[in-house]
Order: sequence, then structure tokens, then C-alpha cells
Amino acid sequence: MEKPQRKKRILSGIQPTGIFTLGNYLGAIRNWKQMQEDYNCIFFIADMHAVTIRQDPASFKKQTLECFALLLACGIDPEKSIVFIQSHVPSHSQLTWLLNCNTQFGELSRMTQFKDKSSRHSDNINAGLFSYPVLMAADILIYSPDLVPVGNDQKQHIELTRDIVNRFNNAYGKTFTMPDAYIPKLTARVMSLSDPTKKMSKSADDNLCIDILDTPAQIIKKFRRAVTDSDSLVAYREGKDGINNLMSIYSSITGKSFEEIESEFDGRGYGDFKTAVGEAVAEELAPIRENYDRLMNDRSYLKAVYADGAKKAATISSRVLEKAYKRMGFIPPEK
Ligand code: AQP
Repeated sequence: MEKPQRKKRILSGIQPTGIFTLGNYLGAIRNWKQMQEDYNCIFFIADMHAVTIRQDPASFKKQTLECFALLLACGIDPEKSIVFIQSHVPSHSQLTWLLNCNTQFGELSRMTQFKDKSSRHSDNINAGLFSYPVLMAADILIYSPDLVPVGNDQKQHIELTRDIVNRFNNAYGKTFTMPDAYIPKLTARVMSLSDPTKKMSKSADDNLCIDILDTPAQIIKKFRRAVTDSDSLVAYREGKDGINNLMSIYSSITGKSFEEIESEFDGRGYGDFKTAVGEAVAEELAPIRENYDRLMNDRSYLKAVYADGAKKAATISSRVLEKAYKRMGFIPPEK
């Protein structure tokens, strides 16, 4: 009899830097929900990454719990996946130190996200912001995942992780499994409705950002105000960034192709189209808001879920961590 194939392990995280946006949902979380059927998934709230930018302690604490509840509200199922809060599993920061000592200053200096974030937060260019790709490498390596789903913007970090694996394994013997980036083909990159040349971001100061907890009326109003061009043709063309973004969102939610959308709105102008996109998004997000309200009213359930997730994550990650310490020559603590 043929041996059943082991499901591949996948790992991904999201920062609690604000209520998730439509971008986070269409670009990441909706795919994660789907992946739970075919993979062994590990998902976490990346709270340690979030503090590379100064956070107000009270709102950070509140937001972390809200984001955890949101992940579940979006369909991440603790019966199917391991879901936890990063800082509850100390192996992440412990492995980071070992990897920091095996990463070059020059490599980190070339990371485009560091350059980007340090220019946006020039008053707080801290060492954590510089070395956070190493924390990300530790997040990944500690679980030996087969695949790491990431956006295009994170490809450079996976490359760095692979370089660290080669260096560490060459120096100390095979310790880490080489991870592969997995960039889902159908992932939409959602751009800002007020400036369609920039991506929609939860921490950006953008009054047209779609939070996944916005009410249907708020969502439709924001879409109606979306920046487009002076034309009136609903068509996917170079230079029509605003309309292209709305078409991608609409296509991603309804499954319609660009050609189908073009003929649906032929001769109807931008107003109708914007309302239709807003309505489709509002309908998609409505159940998430209901789930979220229910979960936030059951704090003891949330606590039980993140405690259980952290326990499972600690069991897996401690094996790799112990191996890394041992390979580097540390004396193991007496048990
Ligand atoms: N606009 C977007 N379109 C598609 N995917 C997106 N993601 C983020 N924005 C978009 C995807 O969401 C996942 C989690 O992201 P993150 O929270 O770890 O950090 P981020 O990519 O920096 O997301 P934000 O919302 O822009 O956060 P802030 O404002 O804190 O920097 C990732 O898979 C990402 O690709």
C-alpha cells in the first residue's frame, strides 16, 4: 500500500501594527485560509516585529489581541492550524541571537525594506529595525517549513535566510532545512485608494484605507471617493493605476476576469463601477466583522487558543533551537 504523503508545512506571520486592511486580507489572509486544507499551517501575530517601530504600550497590547481575534474571524481555524503570538514562544528571539552572530552587517545594509522604513521613521532608526530580517530568518528556520508564502516585497528576506542557512550549515554541520519562498500566483496587490501608486498599508496615514472591520456604509463611501483618472472607460490599461487597482480588487473578490468586468461596465462610467466594487467588498467582509464581535466577547476562548498555539509552537521550535545551540558548542542546561 502506498504511504500517505506527509502534508507540507507552511509558515506565515502578520504584524499587529493596526487593524488588517483589505490588502492584508486579499494579499495574505484569504490565501492562508485556503491553504489550511492542503498544508500543515503555522500562523502567528508578529508582535516582536511590530516594535521595530515605536508603539504606544496600551494600544499595542489592545491591538495585538484584536489582530489575534481578527485572524480567527477571517477563518484561520485553530483546529486545523497552529496559531499563536510570536512573543509567547521565546525560541524566536533565542535563535535570533545565534543567527545575528552569523549574519553580516553588509548583508543587512542591502535590505530594501530597511532603507525604506528607516527613511520613513528617521527619528527612530534602531538596531531592531536593522536586524529584523534576522528575526524573520529565525521565525522561519525554527519551524523547518517546506514553504513560506510571502509577497514579492519579502523575497529579499527569504534570500537572506537561505544565505544564512548555507553559512550556518557549512560552519557547524547540517542544522537548518533550506526554506523556499512561495509566492501565490493569484495574490492581489492592493494599492491605496487615495494614491494608487502606493500599496495599501495598515500603518499608513490614509483616510481611504479599507479596514476589514469597516461597516458596509464606510466601505462604499471610501470606494466612491477612490482616486481614478479623468477618463470614464472601465478598462485595464497602463497608466490607469486607480481603475486598475479597483479592477484587481473586484476581480479578486468576484472571480471575474478583466474582460468580463470591462463588458459588465461598458458605457456605465466610473460611478457605477466604484459602487459595485464597494458593495462586493462590503459583502465579502461583513461575516468577518460578525465573527470578530463574537470572538472579542469571549476573551477566555481567545486566551485558551493562543495558549494552546504557543504550547504547540514551543514543542516544535525547541527541537531546532536545541540543535543549533549544540552545534555551536554551547553546554546544554541540566534538565
Ligand atoms: N496592500 C497589500 N496588498 C497585498 N498584500 C499585502 N500585504 C500587506 N499589504 C498588502 C501582505 O500582508 C501580509 C502581512 O503583512 P505584515 O503585517 O507583516 O507587514 P506589511 O507587509 O508591511 O503590511 P502593512 O499592512 O503594510 O503593514 P505596516 O503598515 O505595518 O508596514 C504580508 O504577506 C504582505 O505581503
